[in-house]
Amino acid sequence: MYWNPVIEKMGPDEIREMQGRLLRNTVHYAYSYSPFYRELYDSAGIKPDDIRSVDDVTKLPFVKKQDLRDSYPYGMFAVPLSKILRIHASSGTTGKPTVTGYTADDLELWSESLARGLYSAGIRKEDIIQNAYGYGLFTGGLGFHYAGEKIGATVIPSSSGNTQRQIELMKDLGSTVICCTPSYMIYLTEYALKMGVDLKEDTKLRMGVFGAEPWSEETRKRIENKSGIDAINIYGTSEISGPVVSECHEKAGIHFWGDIFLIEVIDPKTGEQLGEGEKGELVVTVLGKEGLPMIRWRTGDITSIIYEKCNCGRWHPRIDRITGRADDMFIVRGVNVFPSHVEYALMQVKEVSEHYMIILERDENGLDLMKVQVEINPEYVGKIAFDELARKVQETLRSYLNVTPAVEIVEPETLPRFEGKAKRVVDKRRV
Ligand code: ADP
Ligand code: K
Ligand code: ZN
Repeated sequence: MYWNPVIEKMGPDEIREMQGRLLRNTVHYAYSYSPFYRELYDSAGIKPDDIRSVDDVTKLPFVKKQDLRDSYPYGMFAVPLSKILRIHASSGTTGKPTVTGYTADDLELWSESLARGLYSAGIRKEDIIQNAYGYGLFTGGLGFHYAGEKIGATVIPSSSGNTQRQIELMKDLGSTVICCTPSYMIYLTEYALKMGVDLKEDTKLRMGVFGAEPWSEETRKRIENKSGIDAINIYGTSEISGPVVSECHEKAGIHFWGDIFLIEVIDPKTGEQLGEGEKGELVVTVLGKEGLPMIRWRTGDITSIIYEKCNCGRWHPRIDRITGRADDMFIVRGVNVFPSHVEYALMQVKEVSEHYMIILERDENGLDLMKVQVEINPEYVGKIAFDELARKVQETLRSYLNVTPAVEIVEPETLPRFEGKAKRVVDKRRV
């Protein structure tokens, strides 16, 4: 049941007390070894001794993506490169990729955290994990690889792409777990059907571990129904190691292990810490990261915290599903729209598929024009007229978004497919 029973069975007070101690050590360490943090805290007038408990975390300034960009590539490292064993980089979704470095202990911390998460989701050494996250600079591939091996599972490093081969491997080698982005899983399932492979009947697949991009609860249901698996949500950013925390088998939020992380949610505008259940930007402190300390890291991701005991019995804090990045949001005629809300609304209409694109343009009067293209669900081809379906989709979107986008229904398999993180928003207003 537990990978690390001593830690996993801790109560809420015990967790907070431990976090206070670890936070103090983490701040002392960063102040002593990282010129970046020393300068940051000196100019904010903070001494490491000011930090005595978890509550004192709010005294500390935030660290932002720009800080990493300004110190590119190694300026924020707290150890000489001789102690760094590995380098990774972010995917660069929002700009120039940022570089991260890991000491031996950092690699251990990362795989311990993820192994614990995957174990809590139900993955065991008997499992055969097909790891279709990209191997390379991106943290997904190697992150899952080492965590899977740590559990003792059999890892197939299939990496991303070559979909036909993925499906053959899955059948031939008896993969029980697939790891990839949710958008790639949707594509994989569809591709398998075309090859005459029903994932439910013809493979041993029982679980999927999906993350690296936002996906909705509705998408989870669709994936689970189509491929007959349990779909687990997993989270991480390269700055906090990579994919590093996941849901347990309850699938009710992602647990952040208290001995490794201290999490907060803040108002992205004011920086004020928000309470349990309030939606804002996730801020993560990694307790005891050596190579590249991360203290009050602003992830840019929007979610809320759950401190209640989980049905799995663990008290380690959870985050709710991430609805998007603060900077993902786009504005159409003054209305804020998150791509994840568009997805959520689309998934309410059974006649459309999971494949959609959002196109933002300006009309001849310079006004914003939002267009949603979505494929008709193959099962409904010939059963409903495109213009009728377009009206239905438009009505649904309008009720969820407070904007009325133009809707174009297109034939199955005409919109782009994605092997890694999906890029579904095309903003032509900026060019
Ligand atoms: P980049 O910021 O360049 O994409 P990363 O490759 O480190 O860098 O990706 C981290 C980001 O991926 C997170 O900040 C978040 O926006 C997104 N992400 C990762 N996992 C999830 C998830 N389960 N749900 C929603 N978004 C996720
Ligand atoms: K094994
Ligand atoms: Zn749980």
